[in-house]
Amino acid sequence: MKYNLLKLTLLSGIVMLAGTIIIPGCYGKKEKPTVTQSDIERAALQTYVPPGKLDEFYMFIGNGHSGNVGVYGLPSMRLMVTIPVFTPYPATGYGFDKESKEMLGGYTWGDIHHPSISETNGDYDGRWLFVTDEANNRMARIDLRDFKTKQILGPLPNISGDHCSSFATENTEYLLSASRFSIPLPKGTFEKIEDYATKYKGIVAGIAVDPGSGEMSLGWQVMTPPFQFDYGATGKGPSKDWAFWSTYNSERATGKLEATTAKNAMDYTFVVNWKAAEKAIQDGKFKMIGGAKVIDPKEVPGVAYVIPVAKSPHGIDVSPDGKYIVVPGKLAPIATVFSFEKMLTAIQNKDFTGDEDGIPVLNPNSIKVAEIKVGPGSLHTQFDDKGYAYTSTYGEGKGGGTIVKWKLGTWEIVDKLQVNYNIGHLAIAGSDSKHPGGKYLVALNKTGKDGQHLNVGPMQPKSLQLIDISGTKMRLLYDAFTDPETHFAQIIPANKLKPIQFYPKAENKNLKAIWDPKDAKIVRNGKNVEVYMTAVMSNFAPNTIEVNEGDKVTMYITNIEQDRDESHGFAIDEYNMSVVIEPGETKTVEFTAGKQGVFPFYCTVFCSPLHEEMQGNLLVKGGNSAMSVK
Ligand code: RUQ
Ligand code: CUA
Repeated sequence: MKYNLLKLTLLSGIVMLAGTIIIPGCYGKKEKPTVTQSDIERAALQTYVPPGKLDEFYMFIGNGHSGNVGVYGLPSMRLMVTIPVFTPYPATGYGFDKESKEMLGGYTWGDIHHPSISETNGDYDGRWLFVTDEANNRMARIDLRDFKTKQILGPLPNISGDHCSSFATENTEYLLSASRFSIPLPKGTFEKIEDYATKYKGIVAGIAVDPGSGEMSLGWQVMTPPFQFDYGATGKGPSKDWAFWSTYNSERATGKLEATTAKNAMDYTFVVNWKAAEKAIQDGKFKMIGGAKVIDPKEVPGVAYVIPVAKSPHGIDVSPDGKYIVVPGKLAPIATVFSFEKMLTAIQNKDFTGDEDGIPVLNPNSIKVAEIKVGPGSLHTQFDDKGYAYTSTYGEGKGGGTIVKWKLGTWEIVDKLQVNYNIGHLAIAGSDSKHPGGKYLVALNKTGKDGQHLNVGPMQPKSLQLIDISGTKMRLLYDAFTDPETHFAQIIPANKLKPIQFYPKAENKNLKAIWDPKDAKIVRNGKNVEVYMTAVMSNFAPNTIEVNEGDKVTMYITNIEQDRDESHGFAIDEYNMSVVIEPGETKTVEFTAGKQGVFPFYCTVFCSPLHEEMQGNLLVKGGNSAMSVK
């Protein structure tokens, strides 16, 4: 009863406010279709998650150069939490304690493009989320048990601009990785730019993942001509041993790339049999370059092939049954569909039309099964549970881009939806697994000349649009806004994740942890001072720390709570630090007591009514050091 009343009140609010909202209808005309009252009411009911009810899906967005991952609930599109990965984040204390500082390795940002949920037998297993850093060529693993970054691997040898990453193979044996930029190898080599075509090299790679711990390590690398790799996809089912990338710059050009890479009518799809690559490594058929095992495909036949495809392709996606590879051409108004089976036949028959640095060029006419006329600027494709594919086209200027829905097998276009922004990626739950969902699609948009939000100055927010794909026609439901650059997302049914609510004490293996305020102590060893501290509602023990100027102080702070949402923070005035210790956790904080004075410290997380009382003092006594400030 109460819920119905609330729903009605809220709904009437939305309807009144929504009087001016324009929801685009179908068939991509650049005009704003009218929206009926019932469209608005239905959209409001479909997206409204009342207090006490939970969202159906988690969505993890790689937030580009923000260097973090945003976690949203669907269908409400509410941002729930931010997971810092490559960028320090004082809100969760990330990058301030010793452990996370060391993991960041001195870098203060990263450029996250493509998150990938780990898979078992081709389906999301909900164990880990992997993300890539294009700027500093790293990979990171987030544990979905506690939504925390646990490992950062890299900078990876030989790879520059790790953009088309981190797609997981069917059992997360490998994560794909590749170079957007080609350089002379190993890193640190100088070659003239005039020699780009011959002396600069690209790399495609598989980062190995330990099946038990998720720990990443260097796997195999394959050296390639200096193409630009744009996107990757792993096979599944029949194609599970294969990896696919889209590449442009078959011209091997430099200079003004927007012109020089657009000369050839065809570029390449790059194909690697990763089982063959794995075997080549086992058989010692590799060279060590920059500390990585690199296969030269010219010397190891059967590892790599290329398939010509029109023109400067951008995305590449494999259908859920593993049978088709869809490659939209950024500069061609079509999405080319290749048959995996026909590709194998072409390889068997040596149906080649030439080679690129010894890599066989497969005859595309023997492999291509369809060209979908999706329109210019086509980028990425996602799949649903009913055999449909959805391809995004960026669009231009006002009016934004389009989502084109088409049928696998018959190749007919069945619907088009104009979005109000220039769309890049789109995401459907499990699209890159064997069993996609069929309820929602999220458009992850780039620019919005005609954007539908309050003006916030020249730098506009990035937008997400939730689209209902349960029926034949796509229906726009909701706009949400996010941090730049909202790049690509993974969506997983909420019931597939079981995050913990606190760290069980039994799991805390930190030898410096103490669990009773009575055990709190300060241990001095020359100029090194160790502080063993507990944090609990609402005090620190010890709460007075007296040291000498110049002392090197190491604090081990254990949050001894074993309850939901009882995190504590630790900040010292004017020490530029924000540490957060979650229940059951021990964090290490290191600093040098630089100058004399009294420096209050306090808990930054509002943890109880007596949160303000959770404080203490660092007393730094001068006079016995040359650094003394009087
Ligand atoms: S890929 S927006 Cu280069 Cu993520 Cu397409
Ligand atoms: Cu602990 Cu505030």
